[in-house]
Amino acid sequence: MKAYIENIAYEFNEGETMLEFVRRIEKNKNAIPTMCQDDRLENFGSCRVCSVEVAREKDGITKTMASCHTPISEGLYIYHNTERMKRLRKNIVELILTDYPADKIFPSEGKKATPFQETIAQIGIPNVRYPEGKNHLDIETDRAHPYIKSDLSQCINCFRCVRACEEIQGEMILGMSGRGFATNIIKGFDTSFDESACVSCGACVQTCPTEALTDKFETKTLIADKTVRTTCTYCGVGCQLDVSVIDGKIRGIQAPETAEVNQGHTCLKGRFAFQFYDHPDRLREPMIKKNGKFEEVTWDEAYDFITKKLLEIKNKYGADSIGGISSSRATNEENYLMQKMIRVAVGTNNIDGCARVCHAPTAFGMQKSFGTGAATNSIEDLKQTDAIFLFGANPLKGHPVTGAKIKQAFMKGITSIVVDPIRTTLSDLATHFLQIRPGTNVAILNMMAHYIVKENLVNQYFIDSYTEKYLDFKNHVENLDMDELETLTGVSKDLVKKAAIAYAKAERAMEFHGLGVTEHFQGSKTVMLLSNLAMMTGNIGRKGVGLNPLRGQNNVQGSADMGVQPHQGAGYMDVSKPEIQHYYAKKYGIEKMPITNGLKIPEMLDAAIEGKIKALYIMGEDTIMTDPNTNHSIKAFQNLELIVVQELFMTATSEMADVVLPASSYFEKNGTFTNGERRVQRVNKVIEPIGNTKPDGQIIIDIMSKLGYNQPTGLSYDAAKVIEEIADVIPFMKGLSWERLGENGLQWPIKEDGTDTKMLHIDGNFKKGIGTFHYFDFEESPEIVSHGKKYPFILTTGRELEHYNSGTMTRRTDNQTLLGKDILEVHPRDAKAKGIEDNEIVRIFSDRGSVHIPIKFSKNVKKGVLRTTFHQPEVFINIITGSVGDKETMTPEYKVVAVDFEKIKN
Ligand SMILES: Nc1nc2c(c(=O)[nH]1)N[C@H]1C(S)=C(S)[C@@H](COP(=O)(O)OP(=O)(O)OC[C@H]3O[C@@H](n4cnc5c(=O)[nH]c(N)nc54)[C@H](O)[C@@H]3O)O[C@H]1N2
Ligand SMILES: Nc1nc2c(c(=O)[nH]1)N[C@H]1C(S)=C(S)[C@@H](COP(=O)(O)OP(=O)(O)OC[C@H]3O[C@@H](n4cnc5c(=O)[nH]c(N)nc54)[C@H](O)[C@@H]3O)O[C@H]1N2
Ligand code: SF4
Ligand code: FES
Ligand SMILES: [Mo]
Repeated sequence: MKAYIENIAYEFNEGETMLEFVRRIEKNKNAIPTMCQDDRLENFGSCRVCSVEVAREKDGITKTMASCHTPISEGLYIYHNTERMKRLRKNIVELILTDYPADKIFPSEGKKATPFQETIAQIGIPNVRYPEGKNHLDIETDRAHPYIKSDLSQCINCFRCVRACEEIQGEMILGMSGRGFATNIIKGFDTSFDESACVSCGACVQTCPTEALTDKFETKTLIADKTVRTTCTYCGVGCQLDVSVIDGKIRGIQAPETAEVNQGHTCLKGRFAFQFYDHPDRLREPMIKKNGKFEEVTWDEAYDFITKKLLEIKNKYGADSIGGISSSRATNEENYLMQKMIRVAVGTNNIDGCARVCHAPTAFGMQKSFGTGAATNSIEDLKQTDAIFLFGANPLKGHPVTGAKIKQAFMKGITSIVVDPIRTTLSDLATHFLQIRPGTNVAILNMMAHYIVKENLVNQYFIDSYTEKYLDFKNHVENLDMDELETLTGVSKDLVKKAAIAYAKAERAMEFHGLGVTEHFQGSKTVMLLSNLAMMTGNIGRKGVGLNPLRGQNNVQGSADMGVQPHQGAGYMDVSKPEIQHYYAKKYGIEKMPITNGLKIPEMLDAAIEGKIKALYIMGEDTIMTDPNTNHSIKAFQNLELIVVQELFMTATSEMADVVLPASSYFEKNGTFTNGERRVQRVNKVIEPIGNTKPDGQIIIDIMSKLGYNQPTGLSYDAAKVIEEIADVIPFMKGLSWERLGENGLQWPIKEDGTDTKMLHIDGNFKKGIGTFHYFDFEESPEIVSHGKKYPFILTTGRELEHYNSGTMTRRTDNQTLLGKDILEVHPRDAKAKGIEDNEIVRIFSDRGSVHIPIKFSKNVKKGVLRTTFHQPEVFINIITGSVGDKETMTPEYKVVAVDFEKIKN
């Protein structure tokens, strides 16, 4: 397959456009000027700036074609730099400039050229012969939104923003209205960004080639001292960010188009919510509480105080009276060091992390079924799948960049099944929506399996070749009473049957699940039943299938990989086995490792109340705010002799500490985060540590050293060196190194030669040899059994797009302007029955306590169900959540809380 540029022949690729062909051959992105084209968008071909002359034979008759949307084909001759084309481009730009402010043709003083200004410069400034249209100049600028602003006088009608909104984010907020000079961009029903349903992702701002759409930081035209690529600190999608720095300050963030994870896209948290980093509230100095008040101290004083007290407690009560809680917000290297400090320098396995309150059931359940607790496939598989089964996850809020991809697929009409007690944007778009009663996942999955068996839609070959114990499971589900389960779940059995058939009939089906699965009494069991569905239909080990937990925090996958678990060390090895203890002891250069499994977070808190745990060392978790049953947590904390909190902010947890250590944020350090698809990606230091803060890694090394263990990679923290140690200790990270990670990271297992892994369990080769079926009956949560009568409403708690967990970071950005409150969604009839009006503040209470919260009438919840979130300390919803947890892993059941609510009495 050959085509010509000028008169030289080159190979072209199948499906390549002329523009792509010329760019590739000439190794120059600007080989042909463009305007309406953006690599991330469907080619549109409207501006014709990219026009080229094309001939069938050498020196034959030429036609003018838009290179950006015309495919190259055999034997064509392309002439892209002819005088005719140069004139044509100049004429096009001249026409555009008649309706464009004359003072915006060149970059303003101290600003970088916009892409349009670059195009003008490339083409040559035309002599504008026609009077200015000026129509655009009358359009008011929109400054109402905290991040995004528009000045439509600079709009050149390229439609890039409209297309980005639709094609990248899957929203249809932006549109074009009017004709000729009156053509202009509208937002929603011609409102401002602020009033529209815009999700503030900023895709339009990034693609707009002029300053018609900009962000408040004017990132597009900043002349930065440097731009550093790093990985987002918020969710498990793991978006790559390009952070611009001027004078040591962060001035704006864009999304690199070369990023494999996010392809030039982000959500509003990654792109805009960075101002927390130098907020006046940032902790800047170590502090010790003296007579109930925090006083600033030197690092040495803080270290001495902590280590002296830790050793005292260890000598008096034993190492097992000390516990550590690590941070999924911190890097792999820091989590690795943290678990090492607790195990090696303190001498106990009492180390746990946020996976406990999050996806621990996923890890447990998938290990039981397949042998590995991580996502089986990659997000890019969404391009190859035929069906999406979204179970208890709302990625439009929790994992927005992946959510946008899933939404695109839904909108294109792919088979899509949503199981959720709450109606969401995605459930509205889904082909099948099962709106279940919260907590009845096991029942609904049993129903689905029942129908798949009954309709004979199982993949018997896969079952026979690669799995065990299928018959027991089959017998179990075959004999279940569908009418009974229909009543329990509240979903018609016909609907379940249709969904089951749709899933099983798809050639390739991907399952995605979230906390709607794990934060339940039967969380681990639900995960195993989801595994069963995949196995019985052969949806494992191929492209476009699998079980894909939408892991929560930026580095929750990584913190578990690094050994932040009381029963498994770095690399998931069982710490209760003597040979494993021996392995770690040798690697860490010590005599012996602790021998008994450690305590999980809820067990640590209970043990504190019983007086068995005396000290907690907490790195980057707001336990008081985010663990359930706050009064219980407070009681536990009050019983401790030492609480150390390593934080960015004075959180509810920091307030209770004896010592607060100011940690550097992810902008201020090197390291790696592992996203939800097992991809280890670099976190690159963007700025120097704020104030007197130190990276967690340095703090832990210092404390270990004072406790008598010198980190072999050196007393000065160097992430790259710690990675070498990690690669040596964790077998599936053997080939990991800082250099090898490159720009887009590596997905583990990483072989010694550096090859990584996009997919696990290929062709039924399960990690544990054979896939195992398990079977379970639905069991009502003890929360409902014990308290359901007295508190007849079921409260479920989840997330909002704008805020992140405890909100310590997002509340200190303009995201708080976008969404300033937690609200309770209530079915209007439930509220009215109590004489409560929309927007009223109510008292909501459970067996644990009560809080005040504003309500919003919503038909997204069924009668009897309430929904809220947990981001704002003004509400502090965990005061009322309970202590019931997943039977196997103790993950709290944040999603089923027996409550009642009432009008506030005056
Ligand atoms: N914007 C934002 N993004 C975040 C976070 C954040 O706080 N804010 N947090 C991050 C973290 S730590 C995590 S773990 C992830 C979580 O991301 P998700 O797993 O998506 O989290 P949730 O919104 O808590 O719950 C998911 C869904 O489960 C549904 N659900 C509740 N009960 C049930 C049930 O009984 N059965 C079923 N099938 N579904 C149920 C809820 O209605 C909700 O739609 O998000 C991460 N990303
Ligand atoms: N009601 C209810 N409660 C829930 C949930 C729910 O759905 N409903 N979800 C649960 C889930 S899934 C999770 S994961 C937890 C999350 O609970 P947390 O882990 O407590 O939540 P985050 O807000 O992510 O808090 C982490 C803290 O880390 C700090 N931090 C950030 N970066 C760094 C760093 O580099 N170093 C250090 N030392 N600190 C840092 C932040 O300032 C923040 O205070 O909440 C749980 N709580
Ligand atoms: S989707 Fe997740 S990783 Fe990406 S920018 Fe948003 S919060 Fe960050
Ligand atoms: S860039 Fe090709 S038509 Fe606009
Ligand atoms: Mo989480």
